[in-house]
Amino acid sequence: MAIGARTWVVFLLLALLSSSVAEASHRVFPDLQSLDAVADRAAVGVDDPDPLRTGFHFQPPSHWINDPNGVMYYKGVYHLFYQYNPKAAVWGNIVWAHAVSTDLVNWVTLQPAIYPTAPFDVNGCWSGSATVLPDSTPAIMYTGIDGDGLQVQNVAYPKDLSDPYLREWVKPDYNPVIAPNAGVNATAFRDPTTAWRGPDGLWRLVIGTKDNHRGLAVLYRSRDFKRWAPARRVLHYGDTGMWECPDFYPVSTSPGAVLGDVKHVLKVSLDLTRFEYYTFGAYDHATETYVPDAALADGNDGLRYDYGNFYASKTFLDQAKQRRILWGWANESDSTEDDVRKGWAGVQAIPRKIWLALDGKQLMQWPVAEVESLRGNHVNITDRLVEAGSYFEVQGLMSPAQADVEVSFAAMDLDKAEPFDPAWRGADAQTVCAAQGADVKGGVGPFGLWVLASDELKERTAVFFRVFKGEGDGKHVVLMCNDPSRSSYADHLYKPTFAGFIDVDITKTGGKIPLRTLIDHSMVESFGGHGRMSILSRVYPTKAVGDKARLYVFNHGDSDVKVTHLNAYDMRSAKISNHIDQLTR
Ligand code: DQQ
Repeated sequence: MAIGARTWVVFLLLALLSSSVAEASHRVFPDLQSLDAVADRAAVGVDDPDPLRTGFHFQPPSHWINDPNGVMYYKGVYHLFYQYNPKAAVWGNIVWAHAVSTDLVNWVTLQPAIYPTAPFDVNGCWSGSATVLPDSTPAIMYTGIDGDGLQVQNVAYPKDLSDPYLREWVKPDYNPVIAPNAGVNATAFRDPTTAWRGPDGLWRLVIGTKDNHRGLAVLYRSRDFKRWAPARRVLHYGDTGMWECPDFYPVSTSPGAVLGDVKHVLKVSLDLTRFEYYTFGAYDHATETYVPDAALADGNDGLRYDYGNFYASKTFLDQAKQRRILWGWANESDSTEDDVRKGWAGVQAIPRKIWLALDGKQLMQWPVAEVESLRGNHVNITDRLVEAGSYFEVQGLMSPAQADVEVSFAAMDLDKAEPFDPAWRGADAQTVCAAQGADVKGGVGPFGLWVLASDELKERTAVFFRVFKGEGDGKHVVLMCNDPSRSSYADHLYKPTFAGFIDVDITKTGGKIPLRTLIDHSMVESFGGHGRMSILSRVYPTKAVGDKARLYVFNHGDSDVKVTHLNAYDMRSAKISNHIDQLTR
């Protein structure tokens, strides 16, 4: 399956010619693409090891990656495909790279599974999904960019079903199976979902598109997975610009199962703002209608999986453990020049189990339990008071630059909470956090963790809570925030604060609020309120790297806070190699 150098040159030229059709999110950097794949970072004169590369979050050895694609489980093996540029650390020359795992933690990277070979994908193989058909055959549906730069949907099947690693894929000649009809925006028509079959035996899938300023999830139907036709009505739309990477699936309130289709979730990725939102509600096959629950905001104010740097996500049903798993792409927040110098860009977030909250108000997420197999040396702290205005270092970890920290805080005096400024009424949490960052003293909070902190604390990323008095109903407002404004001495970086309001009644929990943060060199991935809120942030410390990184607990509010429990673990690195014989089955 090796791809010849001449083929790559052809891709490159065609990609350059077609760059005018790319959306805003797909900037091509022709001058930063090499003609020969860069074998490794040393070959481009970069010192190894790179202190910002992740230890247990998936990334290939080099080059650019973006969206997770076609995630699935087949014959005892998890498959992760992802958008990949085999030639550079910038977006372009896009193929489906492929990695396999038996535990969602350790990975073997394989040759690209799907790459431009035919008129229907000659200009790129963009995002899509896998569907396991009733006879257990996996089918991949992906967007091909054809010779005219138009976006079409193609199907591919494994060449050898007896190969659990599904190394080779075949694209039938009858592709494309879905071409944009008249009236469809043919340069914004992509990212097919996993298909599902209704009681009438028809297959359905959803494709993202736009119609002027409206994003749409359009529904297509098929009897044989080969001939597809649009349904009479679109599944859903919103006044938000292009909808990329839609995902549509059933969820239930049971974290360990997806039994009893309680609700259907529709998630879309907003090309204009680069964040995602979801709704859930009722889906009726007979009428092909999806009606989100009335209580949920639909549009820019909608619920998000993650309030940080997390995009183009995709879920799959893990039949081995009867759970739904979410993957998402964490882009870089440094510059293109930094990425070229590093020789890599983009990381996959930790795979997360996802389910409907018991109160039916939102989705919950938690890192898959397998990640805990990497936990090593353990530090435990119980019932330690953090007085107002104080902080302490969590000592005993070998390397807090690669760690898993679970901590439960208890705010001791909720009466000290500041009033919620009426000026913020209707503002999003990110705006509030930008105004009330980690260094702005508060009443109850800010309290939380300083991660990737340097010895003298000049570099540090704050993950924290701040509690405000509610306005009318007396319920406190709990803000969870990630503030990277002091995360690095490098001053050219994009360092936005990320934040969300967590729907917890902190009076009922006696002031308690838990936090889990996965720290991985340049990734800070946090889960608040037992998985009600997640925030992923990319940071680039210069001093707080490797064994020089430190971990602190801080309290910059007027109320004392107690750390009721803190369990911190050094994390071993995941094994990511290209040796298939190292994968135990
Ligand atoms: N990335 C892919 C597209 C998708 C976008 C191209 C989202 O298919 O819409 O690499 O990041």
